[in-house]
Amino acid sequence: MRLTILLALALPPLLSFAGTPRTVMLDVRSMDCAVCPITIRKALERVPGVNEAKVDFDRKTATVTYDPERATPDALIQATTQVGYPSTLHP
Ligand SMILES: [Cu+2]
Repeated sequence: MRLTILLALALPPLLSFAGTPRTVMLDVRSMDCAVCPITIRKALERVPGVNEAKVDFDRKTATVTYDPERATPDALIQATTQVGYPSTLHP
């Protein structure tokens, strides 16, 4: 019994190879009506590696959580730009 516990502790944890999720905020200045955030959110969620996208219409920002091994901030910016909303990294 004790040996089993020691072995369990000594084994390296079985981590998945997905990267630790990262979050970035984008400024999306050109959204101007209530439908814009929906379009932007859908575009961001289509990017492979994106876990979650939240768009704040009042602040004109998008907060995106993504797997840094599958997505990049550039890919996120491209995705919003392609649907008509150029974005920049929030400073
Ligand atoms: Cu709109």
